Amino acid sequence: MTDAIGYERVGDIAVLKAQNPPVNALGLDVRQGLVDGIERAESEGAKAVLIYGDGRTYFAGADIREFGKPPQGPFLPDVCTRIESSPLLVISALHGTALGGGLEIALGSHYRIAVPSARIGLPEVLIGVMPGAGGTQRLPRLIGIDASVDVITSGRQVGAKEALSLGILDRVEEGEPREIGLAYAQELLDQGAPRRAISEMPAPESVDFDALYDSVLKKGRGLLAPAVAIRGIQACCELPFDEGMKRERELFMELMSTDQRQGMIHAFFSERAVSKLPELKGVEPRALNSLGVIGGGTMGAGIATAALLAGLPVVMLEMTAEAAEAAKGRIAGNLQGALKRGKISQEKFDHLTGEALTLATDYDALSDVDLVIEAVFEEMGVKKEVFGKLDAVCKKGAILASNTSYLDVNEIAASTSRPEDVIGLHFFSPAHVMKLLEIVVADKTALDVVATGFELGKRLKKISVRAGVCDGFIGNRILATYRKAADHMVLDGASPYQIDKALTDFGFAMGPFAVADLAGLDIGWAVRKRKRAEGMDPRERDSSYMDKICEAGNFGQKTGKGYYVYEAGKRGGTPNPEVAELIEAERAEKGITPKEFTDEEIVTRYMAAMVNEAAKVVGEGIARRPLDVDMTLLFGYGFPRYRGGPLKWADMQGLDTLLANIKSYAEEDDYFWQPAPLLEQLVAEGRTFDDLNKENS
Ligand code: T1G
Repeated sequence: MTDAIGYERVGDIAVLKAQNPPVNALGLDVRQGLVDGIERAESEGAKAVLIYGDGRTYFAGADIREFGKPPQGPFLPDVCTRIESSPLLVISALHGTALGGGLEIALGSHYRIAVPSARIGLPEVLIGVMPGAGGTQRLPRLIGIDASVDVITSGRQVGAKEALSLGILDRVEEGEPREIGLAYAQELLDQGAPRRAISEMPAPESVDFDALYDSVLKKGRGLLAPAVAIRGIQACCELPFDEGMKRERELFMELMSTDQRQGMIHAFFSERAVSKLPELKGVEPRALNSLGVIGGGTMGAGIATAALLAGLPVVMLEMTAEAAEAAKGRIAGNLQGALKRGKISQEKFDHLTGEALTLATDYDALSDVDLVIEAVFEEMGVKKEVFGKLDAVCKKGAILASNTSYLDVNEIAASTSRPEDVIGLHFFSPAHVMKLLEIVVADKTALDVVATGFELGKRLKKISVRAGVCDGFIGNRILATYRKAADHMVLDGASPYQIDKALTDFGFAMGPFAVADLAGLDIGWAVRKRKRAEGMDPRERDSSYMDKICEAGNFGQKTGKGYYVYEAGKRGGTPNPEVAELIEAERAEKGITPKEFTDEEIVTRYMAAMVNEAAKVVGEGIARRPLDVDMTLLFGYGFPRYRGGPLKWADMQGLDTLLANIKSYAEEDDYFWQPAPLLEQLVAEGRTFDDLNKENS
C-alpha cells in the first residue's frame, strides 16, 4: 500500500482516503493505492468500500504533470473498471472539485454522495484532451446524450445540486465527506442495496453524431477536443462497453499528441506560474484593506467595480460631485451585470453601491487608503499633478499606482518624494471583466509594493504579469509591432478584410482591423500624431490612409463607421468601401504595385512580427520569461488559448524557421524586420523559449 491512499476498516466498511496534496491528483501512487486498497478490502472480507479525499478536495483529475511522459500502469481507465467490477459495494463521497479522472473514479463507484459545496466536471477539453478513463462511456449511460454533451464539451463545473438533479449524484448531505460517506455506505448495506455498475446499464439510442460533431467543431472555432469527444460519446451509443472504452482510449491518445494539448497545458501551468516571481519569495505585501480610485470614467469605474466585487471598500475621487455621481452610475451599471447573472444578491449590490463606496471631490478623502490607482487623462502633465497631490495627502506607506497604458512610470515616480511607493497597474478595459493586469515595476519601486500589486491582482482574480517600463510595456508594445506588420501588408497589396479573416481562421477572436474599430481608430490616430511630433526614423514606413478615415470622422464602432460599416442591432460590420479607395490612392501615391498575399503568408508574417517583438521584450527584461508574454497575449489580446501563446506557438513551429522568415523579410525592410538578438541566440544554441521558462521559474 502506498501512503497516497490511506486504508482503515470501520466495521464492514473499508475506507480508502486519498492523501496526495494539494488536489489529490491521480498520480501513479494514488492509482496503485486505489487498486491495492480494493484488493485488500476484498481479501479481508469487507462488505463495502468508501473512497473519499483528505484535504480540500476529492480527486481533481489525472496528474497533468505526467502528460507527455511515458505512461505508467495501472492506467486510470483500468483503475475505474477495477473499482466498478469489485463484488463489494463501492461508495464515493465527494467534496471540493471532483474533476476529470476524479469524476471518472466516482462513476466507477456504485454510489455517489457529496457535500453541498462540491463541484464536479469533466474539464479535459479545457486542456486539449477529452475524458480518457470512461467518462464518455459511463456518463451518457447515466444521464443521457444531451446532458453528457453539455458537460463534456463545455468542460464546465457542475454544482452538487445540479449534479443531483441530473442523476450524477445519488445524495447531497451536509457534513464531512468521511462521515456522510460512512453513514450512506452503512445505510446501503442495511438495505441490501445492489451493486450498480454503470457499464452494465443500457447505452442511449444513437443520434446523428456527424451533425453533432460538425456543430461542436464550428462552435469551438478551431478547438479539436470537444468535437473529438463527441466521437467518444458516439462509441458509447454504438459499441459494446469494452469496445467503447478502447475507442475512447484511441481518441484520447490522438488528442494527447496534438499541438493543441501542448498549448493548453502550457497555458494551464503558465497562468499559475506567471504570478510566482522568484524575487518575491518571502516578501510580505503591505496592508491592503482599502482602495482609492481617481477618475470615474470607463476605466476608473471598471477598476472600482472589480475592487468592490473583491470585497475592498473604495473611495472614488472625481473633480465634481456630479462627476462622482456619474461614476457611481457607471459602477452600478457594471454591478447590474453581476446581479442579473446571479453572481451577487440585491443586498450585496446595495452594499457595494452604498457603504462600500465613498464618493469624494477632495484629495483629503484619500489620506487613509492603503492604495490609490489613478485613471485620469493619459497626459504626463496631468499625471504629475495628480501624483504631486497624492504625495502630499496619502499616509506613509500608501501605494501610489498609475493605470497608464504607456507613459513612463519612472518619470511619474520621480515627480513624488516617494518613488519606492509608485507602481503601474495597467488594467484592460472593461477592467471588471478583462483578466489581464500588467504590474509595471519602475526602477525604484520597492519589492513589497510589487508584492502588494500581485496581492491586489490575486484578490481581483486577475492574471497578473510583471512588466518593465517601456513604451507600451509588454502587450501594447507587441501589439503595435504586429499591427504595423498588418498595415505594411495592406499597403503592399492585402486587404484589411482578408487579413482579419486569415487571423480569425488562425483562432484570434477578432482580426486587427476589427479590433481597431472596437477600440476606436482615434486612439491609433493620436499615437501616430504623437510619434510624428516626437520625430520618426525616416526608414519607418508611415501610412496616411488611416488618418484620412479619421479625418472624415470615422472612428470605428463608436461612430458607426471605420474599417467596417456598422448597422444598429446587427453584430459585426461590413467592409467600408471608402477604405479600399483610400488604400488604392495611397499605394498609387507611393508607387506601390499591389501584390497577392495568401492567408498563410499573412499569418506567417503577422506571427513573425509578434514573436520577434516578444523576443525583444523578453531579451530586454521587460517581460521576466517567455510565458509572461504568452499569458499577456492570451488574457489581454485574444490570442487563441489552444496555441498556448505566441512564444509557445513559436517553439512548436521551430525557431529556426521563424528566424529564417524574419531574415528574408529584412531583405525588403531591414528597419522593421531587425531580428531579435534573443531569437538569434536561442537558434544558435539550439534552445527554445520553453527552456528559458524552465531556467527562470
Ligand atoms: N494535475 C497536477 N497538478 C494539478 C492539477 C492536476 N490535475 N490540478 C491542479 N494542480 C496543481 C496546480 O498546478 C497548482 O500547483 C496546485 O495544484 C493548486 O491548483 C483521464 C486525463 C482543481 C479547480 O483539469 O481546475 O483527468 O502552482 O492553483 O485555484 O479523463 O487546479 O501550487 O504548484 O489551480 O484551488 C482533469 C485542473 C485532468 C483539473 C483547483 N482535471 N485543475 O483550483 O488551485 S485531465 C483538471 C483545476 C484528466 C482523465 C483526464 C484547479 C482546481 P502549484 P490551483 P485552485
